[in-house]
Amino acid sequence: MQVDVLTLFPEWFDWYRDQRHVRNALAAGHELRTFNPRDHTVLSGRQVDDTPFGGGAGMVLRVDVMERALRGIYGEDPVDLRTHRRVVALTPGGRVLDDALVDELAAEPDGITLLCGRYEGFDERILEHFCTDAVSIGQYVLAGGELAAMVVADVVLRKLPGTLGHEDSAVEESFSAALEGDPEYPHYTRPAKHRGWAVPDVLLSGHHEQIRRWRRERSRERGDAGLRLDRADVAPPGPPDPSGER
Ligand code: 6GU
Repeated sequence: MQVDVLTLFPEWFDWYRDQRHVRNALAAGHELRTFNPRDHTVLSGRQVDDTPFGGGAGMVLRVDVMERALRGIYGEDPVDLRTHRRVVALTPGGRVLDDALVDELAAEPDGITLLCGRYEGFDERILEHFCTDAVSIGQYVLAGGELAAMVVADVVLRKLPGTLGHEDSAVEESFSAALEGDPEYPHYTRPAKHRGWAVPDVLLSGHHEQIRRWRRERSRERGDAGLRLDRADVAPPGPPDPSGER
């Protein structure tokens, strides 16, 4: 799998690329490449954006610059590229990322291309003519698409064989088909008791079928009710302490 990112800030990905699970993915033959549209613009001052027609705040990424960048990288008209490759624009108005979309992207035979928006975003013609998907990572606005692209790269790469230490880790995890879309069951490790807080007996019983059933039930409960930590004995969030020390 090849994950390509078009970003005005490729250096943001240097740190990410150096993380162990990413290095594992790269060692297993996957790729994470970054490209800067500024390297492809022919406008003076390496310009990539412009003021919006109709007026308003901010700057908009230019369709001609994105076309030149995609042509330069893939050697074909981006209108044709998108017929055989997922080209994903990261934008807050897009389809909200979930495990099903991640599975779709991870199943792409060749790879995916992620376009990071900045400023006010993309000229609409980029989305309309060059992209197969517009994706958001949630209902809030980031300063740019880079962190969203990193999220997409991360969730896709960790699904691929060779990325995680334990090959089963991505199969029976939160929101997976194996858990029928439910969040994961609670985990425990040593010590079996800490401050009187005991690990559920069933997990120490060695009865694999009972453990499996217990986990499936806990998982389903969390799917129904959500994992809520808002207990009465925990202080609710209040106004900030004026002392600045909480
Ligand atoms: Cl993909 N981009 C930006 N700028 N903000 C976002 C987002 C994307 N997803 C959620 N917020």
